[in-house]
Amino acid sequence: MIKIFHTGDLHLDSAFHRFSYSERKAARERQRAVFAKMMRYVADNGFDMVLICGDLFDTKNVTPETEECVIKALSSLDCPVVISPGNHDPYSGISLYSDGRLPENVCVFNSPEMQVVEFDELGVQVCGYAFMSDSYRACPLEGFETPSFDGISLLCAHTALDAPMSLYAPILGSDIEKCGFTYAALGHIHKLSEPLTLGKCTVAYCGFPDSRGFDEEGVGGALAVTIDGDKVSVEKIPFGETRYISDTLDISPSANNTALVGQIEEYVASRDFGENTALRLTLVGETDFSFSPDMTMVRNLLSQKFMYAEAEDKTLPRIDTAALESDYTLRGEVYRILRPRLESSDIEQRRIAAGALRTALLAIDGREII
Ligand SMILES: [Mn+2]
Repeated sequence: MIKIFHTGDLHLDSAFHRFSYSERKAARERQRAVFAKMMRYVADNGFDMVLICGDLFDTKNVTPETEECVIKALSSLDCPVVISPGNHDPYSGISLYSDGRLPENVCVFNSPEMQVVEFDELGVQVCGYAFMSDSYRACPLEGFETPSFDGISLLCAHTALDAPMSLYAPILGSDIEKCGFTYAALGHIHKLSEPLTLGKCTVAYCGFPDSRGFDEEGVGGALAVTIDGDKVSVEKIPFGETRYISDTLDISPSANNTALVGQIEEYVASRDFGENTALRLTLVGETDFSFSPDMTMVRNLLSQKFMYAEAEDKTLPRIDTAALESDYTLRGEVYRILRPRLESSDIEQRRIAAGALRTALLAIDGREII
């Protein structure tokens, strides 16, 4: 039986554009901490091998802190580590991959052609290739035949699976099936997904290790893969430190900004948001004509409570349609003109029409337009 730790897409040294300078530094520090934590877990839990399936680094300009962290974490392992460079960290662009500073237990694929590394003591051979630039327009497995080997054959690859037009080393599931791998460790698609079975091969993307944006919801992690004869089991181990959460809050109960502050305070307190949480909050519901949420205040309030926060107002003004229907003054007339759009199936159309009606009614009443 062998135990493999499958990770990738760490994107160390990500730009984190939406953050301020100090937040960026903290976010990169967190990424390094997640990587170091993973490697400690590998050392403490008797893994036989680590596979890193591309995009270990986000950029070719790797910082000295990150290089040091990676060298230190990988040097602390007794087991072999195989790295398959991806589109963000192509072999030719990352000096650490070729300048001899990585410890001896680390093997980095260095050719776009398929390569095979044998680990006789484990009875494992690992097949893979390297991105040499930020794209790879062919299927690396085309024409490749897995060398016959008395043991387990693995694939360690950065690839867009079953996307033949992709610029990112498009491999077809049928190619994987033909090659006779027991397990295909893949990187590139960050979304968390369940492993697939293609013929006799179990195929899995490791997913993102730590969330970097609102398109990576949930807790990131890595995969612990156990291979016992023909039996392959894959377990997700959570390592993520950062959560990006998109949520909505119905603020209909709040009649003014003071009440809204109270409602938001209560909402935050009632949810178990972790320390490093980024929140994208959309305010929804119906509000009185006299009340318009003060979004600057809402954003300031949220930014004090979260690592990062965005807020958007998608509320609709509360409209007494029955009263306006039978109103034959200018008020009712404005309503009737806007009615088709107020009843549109498109929520954005409804919002615009409701905003226009609100402004018109406040103007007709001679009230302040807020
Ligand atoms: Mn990636």
